[in-house]
Amino acid sequence: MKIKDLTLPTLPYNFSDLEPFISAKIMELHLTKHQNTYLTKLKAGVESMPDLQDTDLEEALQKISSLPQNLQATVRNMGGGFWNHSFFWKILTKPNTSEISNTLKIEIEKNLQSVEAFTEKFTTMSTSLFGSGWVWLIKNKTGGLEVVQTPNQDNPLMDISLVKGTPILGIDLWEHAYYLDYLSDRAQYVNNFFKIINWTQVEKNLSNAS
Ligand code: MN3
Repeated sequence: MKIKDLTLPTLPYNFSDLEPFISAKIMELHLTKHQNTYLTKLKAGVESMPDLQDTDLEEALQKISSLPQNLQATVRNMGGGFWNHSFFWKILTKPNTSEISNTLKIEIEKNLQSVEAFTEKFTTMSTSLFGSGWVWLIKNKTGGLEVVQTPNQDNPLMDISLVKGTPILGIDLWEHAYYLDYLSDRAQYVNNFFKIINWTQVEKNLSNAS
């Protein structure tokens, strides 16, 4: 969607629907404060550049290095923040209502040995990420599935990202995503994240990336 037409998304569930694993309070703040700030700052930042306002956000994320110097940080941090959160809301769902499909299981086994090995890798990458950022399951350029980390609000779609590919699944590892519920226990947050993954959406992300 064009940057100028972006609006704060509507969650596909209620704030309280991810409890007890993510509280309504966190969901509300996360959407209405954090994501809203990324959106507001993104729009304000590109106000002086009509061409960029008319650019699709995903397209802009793919050409950050060719944007005017003074807008690169805005698109990277605010545009990335907005995109990442819109993606994140969709891959979550009510606890224990979604199961990994056979198609996805086979794909994961083909690339990452087993679902268990994938879960372990994703968890280790999440707990070992220094500072704020995201861990993703991506479809990489050669068509393989890979677990990768990105700092801050970067994501693997960005031309400036060290790891590139199409996000299939991702977890927000900023403290604002879990601190109210888990304090510094990031490992427990990551563990519970697996109970609220919307596998149908993950599979959709994979087939769209193919
Ligand atoms: Mn966040």
